[in-house]
Amino acid sequence: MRLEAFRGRDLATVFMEARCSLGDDAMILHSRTVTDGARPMIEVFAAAPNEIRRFHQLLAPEPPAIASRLAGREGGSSQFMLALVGPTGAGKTTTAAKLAVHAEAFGARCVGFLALDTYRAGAVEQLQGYADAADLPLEVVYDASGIAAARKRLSSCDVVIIDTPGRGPRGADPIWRWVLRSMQPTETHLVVPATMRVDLAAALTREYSAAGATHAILTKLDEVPNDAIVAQLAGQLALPMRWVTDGQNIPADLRIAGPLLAETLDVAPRQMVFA
Ligand SMILES: Nc1nc2c(ncn2[C@@H]2O[C@H](COP(=O)(O)OP(=O)(O)O)[C@@H](O)[C@H]2O)c(=O)[nH]1
Ligand SMILES: [Mg+2]
Repeated sequence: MRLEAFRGRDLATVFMEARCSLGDDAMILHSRTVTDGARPMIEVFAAAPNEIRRFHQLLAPEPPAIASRLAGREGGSSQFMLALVGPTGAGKTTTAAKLAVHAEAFGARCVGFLALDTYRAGAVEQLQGYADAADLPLEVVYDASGIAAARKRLSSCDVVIIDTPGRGPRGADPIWRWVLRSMQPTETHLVVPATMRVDLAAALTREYSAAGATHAILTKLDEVPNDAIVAQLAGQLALPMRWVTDGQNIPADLRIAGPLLAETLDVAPRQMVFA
């Protein structure tokens, strides 16, 4: 989303400037007082309405897709497989644990984990701890040959959350690529920390979207002091967002993206266009 900042001595002047630049129906997303030398100034962040609409369309509401897929399961349909991909340290494993037990994710459905530990580096210990604490099954896969057996052992789960490691050695085919190729998850969520530079996040999204990522999850919203930065980043991701996270507490710090980002952006509900 293209946000522009406007500064002036009073709100009326700044609004006028925003309208001149972005059109009469420019929307003000955020305002604050800043100082320019010793003088207090008003700063607003504004965007054109079509930009806001585009952004809201990316806020995927609690999806009929999940509900209908899981409802169909009672009639023998396949389970819901959700893969988490993204850079190391983005919050994939923590988010996997939150999603597994949070009421706003899969409710009381039976959830299992599938983790990849391709270097046999004990990388799944963290997830094992969460699985043990929540009494959920976890299968660890070391290479593509182990996938079928692991999936079979998780076949009674309604939902399987696949946790992937980060990129791996430079130049190697990243693990997440073979996960997407060989497992074909129902949804693949690219996990991106809100602290990431906007240009890097945009490049990351292009790379992962091309490889099959279907959604994005913004993490660490609590570490970003400026709401406008979050808005800018969310707009750049250009993938639907259903969940965001804003803290380390499992599972409390997981939120449905739409209402939270709308509040962050200070947009009144009546101006929201997502269903
Ligand atoms: N402040 C904050 N920290 C988070 C959030 N999500 C994850 N973390 C922390 O980020 C670090 C890396 O998380 P982890 O899940 O291991 O990342 P992974 O490498 O992508 O699996 C851990 O210390 C997490 O507690 C969040 O929403 N806010
Ligand atoms: Mg991890």
